Amino acid sequence: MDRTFVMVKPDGVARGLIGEMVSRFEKKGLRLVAARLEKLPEKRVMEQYREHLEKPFFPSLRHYITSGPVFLMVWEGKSAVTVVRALVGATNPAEAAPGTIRGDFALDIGRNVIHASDSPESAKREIALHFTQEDLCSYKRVDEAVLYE
Ligand code: D4T
Repeated sequence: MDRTFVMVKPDGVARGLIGEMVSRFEKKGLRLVAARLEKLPEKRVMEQYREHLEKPFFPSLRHYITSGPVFLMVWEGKSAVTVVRALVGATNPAEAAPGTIRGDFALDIGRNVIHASDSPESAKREIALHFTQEDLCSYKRVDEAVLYE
């Protein structure tokens, strides 16, 4: 089982899209193992987006990410990182395929409603950044016996 980190961004929260996004991951068969609604402290924003600190879009990204609460989640399942990235769609919503979250609910790269880890290494780092080991719940979905071969 793989784990991935997912964050509904402030625009997604403010637009009432948390339930829609959670529902898509649940229906896919993934298991929610941690979740929290909070306004991200500046320090964690810098850590989350450390590879973008020098990019020209970083100041507006930082302002947007701290403009309201985000919904942080950890999802578990077979190939969770790849599966969630596919459900989320391309970074630029204008290029995201219909049927993906960004393809269905966003227009602007600076308001792309959701973040998901792009590799198992990023997932590990981002989960540890936002959650403690005790936050991660261990349980089984009742349909797992038919979801997996
Ligand atoms: P996140 O990290 O938000 O899931 O986005 P991606 O993983 O899909 O894309 P990314 O790391 O390249 O970009 C991080 C974040 O910055 C915003 N952004 C990005 C922006 O506002 N303008 C830009 O030109 C780019 C490239 C959107 C996502």
